[in-house]
Amino acid sequence: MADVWVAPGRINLIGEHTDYNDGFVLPIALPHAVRITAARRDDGVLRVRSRQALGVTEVPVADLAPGVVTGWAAYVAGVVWVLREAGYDVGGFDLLVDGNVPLGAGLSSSAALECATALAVAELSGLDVDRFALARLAQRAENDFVGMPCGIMDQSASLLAREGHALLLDTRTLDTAHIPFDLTSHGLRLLVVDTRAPHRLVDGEYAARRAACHKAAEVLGVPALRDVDEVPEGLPEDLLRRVRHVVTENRRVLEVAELLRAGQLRAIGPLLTASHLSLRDDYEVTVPELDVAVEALLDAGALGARMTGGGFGGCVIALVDADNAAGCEEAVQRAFADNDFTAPEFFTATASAGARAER
Ligand code: GAF
Repeated sequence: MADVWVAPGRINLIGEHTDYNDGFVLPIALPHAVRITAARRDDGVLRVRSRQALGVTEVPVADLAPGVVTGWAAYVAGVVWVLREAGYDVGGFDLLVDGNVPLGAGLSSSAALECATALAVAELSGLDVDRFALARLAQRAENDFVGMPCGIMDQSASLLAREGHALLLDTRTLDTAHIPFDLTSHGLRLLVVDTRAPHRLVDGEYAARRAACHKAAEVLGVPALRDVDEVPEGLPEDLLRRVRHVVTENRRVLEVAELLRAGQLRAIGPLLTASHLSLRDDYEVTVPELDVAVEALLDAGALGARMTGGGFGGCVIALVDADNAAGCEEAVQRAFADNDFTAPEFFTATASAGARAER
């Protein structure tokens, strides 16, 4: 039996703020991951530690309830809680968390933590629960135990992604397609810029966007904005802009997926940039660091660039010619220095494997 479970962070190629509108997303898993060493205990106590943080959380699983555990350990405890709420026979565990997903950078370190926990606990408890169900449960842990009203993209990316592939996910049906995503053979790279911009107002703003979308769907008489094909007329301007982002973003995801399937990788660049502009102007979830990075990358010859994740800080991705990656990095460094922003960090993203046990 394995005793280490690994779950990756993600970047989203395209399909932002579509997952809570029953729409489409296209993430890849990162090589950066959370690793959990786990063992069952027979006293019904959940004991959680991390190599990256001080302190120990110890709580009887029978006492778990929203609010009982706070901070990073809530993502772990929430998964144990949600499995028990769903009726699974889950007892105590010793869990030691380790990992290298940058924290607070919008690369889904929290979903990685949830998914590594979910796999470890499910396997050690002998539960018969597939990865789609685990993704839903991990999302519910974050929604109902942690209190963050996220969609299902990050948990799905962590649990379902495959090495060398992007994951096209229909968040309504959880239908998936694994689309080959090999930039190297095309002389390309996916450059990630961690802007290190502090997250501002994240939770409240995210919830506000989600609420606006639900209100718009109600006004338009559809179950979700996924069901809107054309940008409607007659909505108040603020709602109209949110709807326009979601409708056009869903289209862009499907176009990017088609181009990838056709091997036309360079051609996805303008769609990535269009996504950023829509997130900046219509969805209003960018901050100056994200916009400055995108502009510098495009000026330096990137084929396309956009913020990735929820926004309000975090990372930008850029599709670049491999031999222009260094030039793009320098351009962002210069632009950040000119604007007195914190120095950014860079890495190249490769489509990596989803969550797994290590034997
Ligand atoms: C965050 C959320 F967790 C995801 O569910 C998704 O909505 C994303 O923001 C925006 O696309 O990562």
